Amino acid sequence: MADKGEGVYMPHDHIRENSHVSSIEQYHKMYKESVENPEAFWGKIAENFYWKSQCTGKFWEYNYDVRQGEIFIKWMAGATTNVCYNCLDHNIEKGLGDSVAFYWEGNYPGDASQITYNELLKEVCKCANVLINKGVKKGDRVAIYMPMIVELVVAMLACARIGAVHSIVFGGFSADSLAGRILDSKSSVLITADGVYRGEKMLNLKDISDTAIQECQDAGFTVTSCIVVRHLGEKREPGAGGDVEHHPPKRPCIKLQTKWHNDRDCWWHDLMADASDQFEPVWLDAEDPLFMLYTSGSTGKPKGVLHTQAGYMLYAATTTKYVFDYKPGEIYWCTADIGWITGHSYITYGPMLNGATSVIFEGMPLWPDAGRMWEIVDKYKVSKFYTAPTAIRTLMKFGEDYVKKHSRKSLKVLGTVGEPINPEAWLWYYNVIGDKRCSIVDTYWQTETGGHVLTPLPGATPAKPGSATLPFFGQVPAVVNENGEELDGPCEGYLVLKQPWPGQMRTVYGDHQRFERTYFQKFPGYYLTGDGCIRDKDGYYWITGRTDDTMNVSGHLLSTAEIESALIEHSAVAEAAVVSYPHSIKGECVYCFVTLKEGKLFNDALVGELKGKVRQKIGPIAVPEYIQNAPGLPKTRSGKIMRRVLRKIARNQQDLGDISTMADSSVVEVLFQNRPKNV
Ligand code: 6R9
Repeated sequence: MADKGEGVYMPHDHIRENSHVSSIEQYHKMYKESVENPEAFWGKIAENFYWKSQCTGKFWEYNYDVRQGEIFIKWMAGATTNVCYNCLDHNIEKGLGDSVAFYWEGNYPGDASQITYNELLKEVCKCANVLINKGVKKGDRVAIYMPMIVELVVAMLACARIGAVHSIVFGGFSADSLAGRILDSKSSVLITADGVYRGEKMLNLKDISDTAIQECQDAGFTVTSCIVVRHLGEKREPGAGGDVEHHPPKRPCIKLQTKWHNDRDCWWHDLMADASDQFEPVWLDAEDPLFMLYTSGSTGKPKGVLHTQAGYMLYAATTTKYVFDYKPGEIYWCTADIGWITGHSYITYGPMLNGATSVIFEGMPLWPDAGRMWEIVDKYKVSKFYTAPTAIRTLMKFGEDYVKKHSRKSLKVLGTVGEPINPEAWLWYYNVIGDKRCSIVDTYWQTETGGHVLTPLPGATPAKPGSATLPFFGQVPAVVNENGEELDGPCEGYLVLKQPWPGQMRTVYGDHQRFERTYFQKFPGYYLTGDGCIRDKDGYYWITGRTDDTMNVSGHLLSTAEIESALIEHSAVAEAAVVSYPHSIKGECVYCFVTLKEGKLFNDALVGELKGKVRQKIGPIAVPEYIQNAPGLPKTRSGKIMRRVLRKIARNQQDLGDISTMADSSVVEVLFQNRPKNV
């Protein structure tokens, strides 16, 4: 519980000297103001943005206590602005029109392009006109299911420009998951692409979209328009000319497998060709919604996390500036997919609000070889780099040669996000990737928080490998015990946040009660993160993992209940229980116990089918590593599955703790005997 003692790493002078926050004293001073006088702190930051009209009421207002009535959080209510305008027009007015907003690096080395702020504004205006022509209005939801291409950013910003709420679904999710999200958000327009290659694997996004649209139709909901970006194009005979020419030589072409529905499907490039490149932004209230994004919850159904305009804008911009110590002219690269919150806040909004030049990468770290990331770093002279612990652990396995082949001398700040980083991976990132001269920023946050919560600042915070260190400006963390009592000094317990910050989610789309129940019920007066943590003697925070029924696989939160319900859909399965299991690269992986119906046989074919079921219902990220036959499951007398015991069985730990509430303890021995051979 005390200091984990992996040593302390001080910011290097060359980073400290020109940084926005260049000492821990300066951090403390700014932090104090941010939490004691949020209005002054954020008000000053707000002056850097464009407001059509100023805040009329209270600068911030909230209720965090369910006993006092409905939970609400508001920042700058009454002010009007447009986030897209601040990302584009406002930067162009400041003279950034000709600077590159994004370098796009395709899956195939050599397949690349770039777009300036001026050019991007024109594309966004065209797309805004396209959406308006499709009947999209302020407040309508637009589903986006796209690969990592510039058109994805164009689509997001076009939604923001007209006040539509984008709901981006990660391209790795299955048709069922996409359909569930379209239905929940009632998005009648879907923007997708024909397909994408990731490494050598092709994902046929249009086919998946068609299946999802059909599922929505079967459930009584009509997607009226499906706009398709031609990214891979129709296959033509060599020499036939035409469409094939827009392809760089290496990008393969595909032919769509599914039917084209003339009344519903349209090519993006056809619509864009006819659209005007002018569009006056729709001016929105500070608390109008900006986007929604689904995240796994403890119950099966994903939650549509809703973020609003002004607060999210201030928070995404400010965290980007300070946590990456971003300065004009620097090249920034976040390797996340825009389909996750990290991509929303730290590829699109945060960097653009800082007028940054960023890299968007379509491919993956190991293809064509394990040096791809460092090749890209050298190609664009990336100085601020942001990735996930799972990527670092994967690259570690391939050794240092792939790293050393590339100079990486432009690098200054190396960020991580998504899950706790083990000290070994932290040290490899620091010593090998960063050549011992970069700052590591281990950023702890959530889809719900909109931006960083606990994080070092590169020029100010002494780092400890494995700790997300100290709170960002405006964050007031506390550690509470099971009874909701705040603990002092070094301690371990539930991580809660005591005071709202501008980038906080405002509700679960369509289910405000679920928002209150999930985040504010257990400990009234606090926002519950759902993570456990340790606070050491220096006040540093160490996240210990989830305390609810979710697990973190390769930085992606998965719901045990959602995987269980996918397994139960198989006709042979009577009951299923899912727990997490440690994994050297993914951090955690999925371990399932299944009880079969009478007369059903447990064999390899069934295991294959069950994995297929999870892939179909959720997507490849949720596919179980291990599936074990469970003739009986350990349950309490009231019938609750004891996952705590199952976690021990999965790990082959015989010490089960208190099992006095277990209805039938004889099942346990059988489960220990039935553990899969490959665990
Ligand atoms: C941004 C993002 C959120 C959950 C969060 C926690 C885990 C994220 C972490 C971390 C330890 C870090 N998490 N960053 N745990 N150290 N630096 O990942 O959002 O997908 O909503 O996941 O991820 O458990 O509660 P999201």
